[in-house]
Parts: sequence; structure tokens; C-alpha cells
Amino acid sequence: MILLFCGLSGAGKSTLAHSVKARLSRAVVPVEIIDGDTYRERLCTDLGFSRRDRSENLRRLGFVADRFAAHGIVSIISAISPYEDVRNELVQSYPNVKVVHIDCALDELKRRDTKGLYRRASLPDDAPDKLHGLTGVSDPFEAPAEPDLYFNTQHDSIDDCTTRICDYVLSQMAV
Ligand code: GGZ
Repeated sequence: MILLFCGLSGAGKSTLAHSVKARLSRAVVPVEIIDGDTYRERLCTDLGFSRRDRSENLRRLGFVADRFAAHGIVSIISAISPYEDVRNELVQSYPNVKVVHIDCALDELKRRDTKGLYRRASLPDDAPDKLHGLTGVSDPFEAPAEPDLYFNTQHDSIDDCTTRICDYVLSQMAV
């Protein structure tokens, strides 16, 4: 199975991916996390944040995820993945891809702002530290029309989200 965690920066995708991995490990289910942030430092160093590059980014992550999934490993892709068409492309291209929308209101993300990205995005255009094209602020995020699972981390605790995702994975494996 491939779980595609999509949502804005800071919504909790990586935290949740690690929490799910830890929980499933206890049930002896192998999990590989394919994190957009990490792959951008290694396999995807040539990619920026244009629509074309974000699409290519997800295609590469999907390919890697499928290689792990082919060996019975639950692959969690954790990447903003803002475009519906490329998410659907993955769903069509590989078996058993489940889209998990990790949602959170922008106001809450601005309040958390652990990496300072939202502050940088709100700077004047001529500020040296200005971040252009931040998803959800100055670049689009297309919410999945029909996600397999939906969470809002402003209201749902990481523990509850983890339980629901793990129950879902285990129930799918039993089918
Ligand atoms: C979105 C950006 C941007 C812009 C840098 N827009 O929370 P993070 O910091 O650690 O993770 C984000 C990461 C986004 O990489 P993805 O591969 O997940 O993106 S996508 O699926 O859209 O290809 C964020 C950081 O890079 N970052 N600039 N402009 N996120």
C-alpha cells in the first residue's frame, strides 16, 4: 500500500508519518517514509517549486514508493502534493494508493510557523528573506475532492489520527 499524505507545510504530515510508522512497527508491519523535504535534498535537488517541478517531484516520490510497496512495505509519501491531477496520476499508475489529506487552517499554521516560512512569505516583496510561492499563501493547494482519509490537525490529536490511519491500514491488509 502507498499512503499519500498531502497538505500544507506545518500541517503535521511528517509527525504523523513517523507516528504511524512507530505504531505499525509494533504490529510488525514494515513502513518506509518518503518525505518530500528529505528527497529534495538528495534525489530531487534539481527541482524547485513551480507547478512543473512539484509535479515531477511527486512522480519521482511515487516511483520510489511503488518500489517499496512491491516488496510488501507500506510506503508513506509525505509531501505537500498540491495538485489533484498528479495525485490522481499516482492513483491510476500504481496499485493501492490511498490519498490522506492532512488539513489545518492557515491561521493555525501561521501561529505554529515552526520553520518561519509563513513569516517569510508575508514580508514585503523586496525583502531579502522574502519567500515567494509558498503553498497556501501565494501558491495554490487543491484539496483532494475525494480523499480516502481526512484529518484536521487543529482538531484531531496526532494520537487519534495515528489510530485511525493504522486501523485503516490493518483493515485493508486483512481484505
Ligand atoms: C512550499 C516550501 C516552499 C514553497 C520551501 N512552498 O514544511 P517543510 O518546508 O519542511 O516542507 C516544505 C517543503 C516542500 O517540499 P514538498 O516536496 O513537500 O513540496 S511539493 O509537494 O509541493 O513538491 C517546506 C519547504 O519545502 N518549502 N519553499 N515555496 N514549501
